Amino acid sequence: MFGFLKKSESPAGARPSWSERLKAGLSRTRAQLGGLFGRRIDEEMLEELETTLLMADVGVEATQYLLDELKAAVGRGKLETGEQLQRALGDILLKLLAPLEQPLDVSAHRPFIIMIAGVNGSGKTTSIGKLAKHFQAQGKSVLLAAGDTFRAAAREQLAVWGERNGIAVIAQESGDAAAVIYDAVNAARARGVDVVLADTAGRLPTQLHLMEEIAKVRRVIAKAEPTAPHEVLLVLDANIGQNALAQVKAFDAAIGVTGLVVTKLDGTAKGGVIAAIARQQPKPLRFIGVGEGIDDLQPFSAREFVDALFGKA
Ligand SMILES: Nc1nc2c(ncn2[C@@H]2O[C@H](COP(=O)(O)OP(=O)(O)OP(=O)(O)O)[C@@H](O)[C@H]2O)c(=O)[nH]1
Ligand SMILES: [Mg+2]
Repeated sequence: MFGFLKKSESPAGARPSWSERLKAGLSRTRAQLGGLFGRRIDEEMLEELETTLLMADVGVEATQYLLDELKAAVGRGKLETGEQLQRALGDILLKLLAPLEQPLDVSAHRPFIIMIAGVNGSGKTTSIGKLAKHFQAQGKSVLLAAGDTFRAAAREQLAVWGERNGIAVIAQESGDAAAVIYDAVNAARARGVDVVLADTAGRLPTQLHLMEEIAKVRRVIAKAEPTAPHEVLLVLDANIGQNALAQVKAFDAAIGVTGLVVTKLDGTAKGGVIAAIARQQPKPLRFIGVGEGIDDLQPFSAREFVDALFGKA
């Protein structure tokens, strides 16, 4: 239904490109930054910029870093107009975010086992559906593991994504997530599948027994395949803002996070959280999501992201 609505909204009838959707998605974050730079640089402008960055959830630490870098450039007498300041901010942000751009390469192992974790509702299962399509488009065969054995409809939700993409879903009646994923790894090996995407139940870092449970899931995967999991993806909802930092830390301690997916960048004014992550909890940002459609998750590009924030409308 959403796909249909989106299509009909577009004047040409075609679906907007990824960069258009990214730009539209980031429009609230972008709107905060816009309107600041239309005059000569003064103290007040830098103060407003500080407030704006904090409101976009860039966070205190990263905001301080960006402002220090900007002030240094102003001090060098390089910047005079607001437009130059904006461009300089874009460059500094690009330098900050570039190390996060590390696309996920699944060719090193076969099957390549990806475990997906995150708090409730962050977008794990939806992202798995989108990632399945992404890898299939690269000519890879994909298998899904229904490792969310807590939530009633979770298995069915994953089954729908499996059907949509024409791929098998390994599920069990049992309530043991580790057992399901163990089975899936073995099935993938037997069938010569390229990529396994293992769903897990949502959990909060404060639910220590559930954090221990997901650590066990990880250990059991390693029993099925000693080199696995080859990627541990933490899915973060951009709307949580600064809380993302605590989530990265807690999940990393429990399961060794190797990559991030940041979802729901559409409609949030908190897109700046990516800068906070880059400063304080840097991890490869594998994918970003800007909508519910199957193509609305794409590999992170620092340049695309900065252009979507600061580039021409
Ligand atoms: N707008 C928007 N919605 C998204 C995005 N990613 C996921 N969603 C929506 O977020 C909601 C939750 O997504 P799920 O994939 O079920 O989240 P989950 O992490 O698997 O949730 P639990 O299994 O309950 O922990 C769904 O309505 C998704 O369509 C995104 O990038 N943008
Ligand atoms: Mg789910």
